[in-house]
Amino acid sequence: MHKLMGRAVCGLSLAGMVFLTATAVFAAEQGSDVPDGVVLKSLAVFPVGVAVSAGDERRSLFKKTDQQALINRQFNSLVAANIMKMRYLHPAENRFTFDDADALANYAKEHGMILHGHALVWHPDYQVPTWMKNYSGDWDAMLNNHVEQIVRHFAGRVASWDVANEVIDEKVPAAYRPSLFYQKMGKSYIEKAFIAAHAADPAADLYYNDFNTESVPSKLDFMLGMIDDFKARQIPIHGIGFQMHVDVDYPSIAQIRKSFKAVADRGLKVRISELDVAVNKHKNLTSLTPAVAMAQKARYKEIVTAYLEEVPAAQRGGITFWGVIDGETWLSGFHKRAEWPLLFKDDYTTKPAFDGVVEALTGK
Ligand code: 9MR
Repeated sequence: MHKLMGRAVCGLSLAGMVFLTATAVFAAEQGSDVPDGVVLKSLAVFPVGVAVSAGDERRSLFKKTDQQALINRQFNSLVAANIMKMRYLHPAENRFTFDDADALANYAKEHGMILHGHALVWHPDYQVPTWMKNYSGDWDAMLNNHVEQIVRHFAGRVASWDVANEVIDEKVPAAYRPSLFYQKMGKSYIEKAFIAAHAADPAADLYYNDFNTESVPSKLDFMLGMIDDFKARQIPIHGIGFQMHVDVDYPSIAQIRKSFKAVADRGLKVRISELDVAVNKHKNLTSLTPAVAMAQKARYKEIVTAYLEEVPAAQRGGITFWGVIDGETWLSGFHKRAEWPLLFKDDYTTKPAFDGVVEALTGK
């Protein structure tokens, strides 16, 4: 057994060890490029996930099937990078399009993975269905129906949901984002979405998901205030997703730890929900140099270590990476720059970043 697996193996059953050994043998037989057949999901006692394209998307895992072997081997949790967003699932007031997401749910089940749903309520103009923007009826009833129909459809197949995404505006002082939902319903739309989701699937874990809550203290504080208010009024919320689109050198690991701990101390689950580590914020790199790759490795290691140390095991909802290979990262298009933020190169071989995650998970 590879020495990296030592710590994780200690807590494993015989069946788990047989599985690990079988996985290593399988990987070796397949000529895997992953060192010694190391399998991320086998090293963690929480879900290790990845965001995937599906349906008709250009990089859909149903079209670009070459990525499936790596995804199936390394991860035990999936999230749709796009096809479970509002516009995809609910394109007309009385029409839901579940086929693509159903196919993804089937894929997850067939491969022994859980599926995390992302996202029931999200504000961007291009994400809100046009019919919803023009809706002039009863917004409470409409939003309730939107959430309820979707969550009920996937009940038992989606383990957890991002119920509300990015509702906080981080301008100082932080405030509720003046989204369409906010304009129509005030801040009540957030708790109403949680209540509707819980009624539709009481077994699903319900998350609030946002970015920069690990870096902007006033945004973190505002979110903590929302959590405290929800808890005081028994609004069903089970966890917080820290998206963690972070830079190799920002924010400080101290601030990240403080953020995880503040949520864990409130008894909620913590997911790192969209992890990637950007390295080219200054646009001075034309390739991932060995030195930067090592800095990125250290960064991944300190983040996963912080998660393990600040979040008690029972409250770890898991870590999801926002994409498989560097070539598919959203960051390049969004920032119009080259980026290498993920664990795998475009040929599906591992980067030092992968080793950083492995080292954290194994306590090396
Ligand atoms: O990675 C996603 C990208 O492919 C989409 O074009 C974009 C808009 O739907 O959303 C990206 O994912 C976002 C996620 O849904 C919410 N948090 C920020 C992510 C990166 O922008």
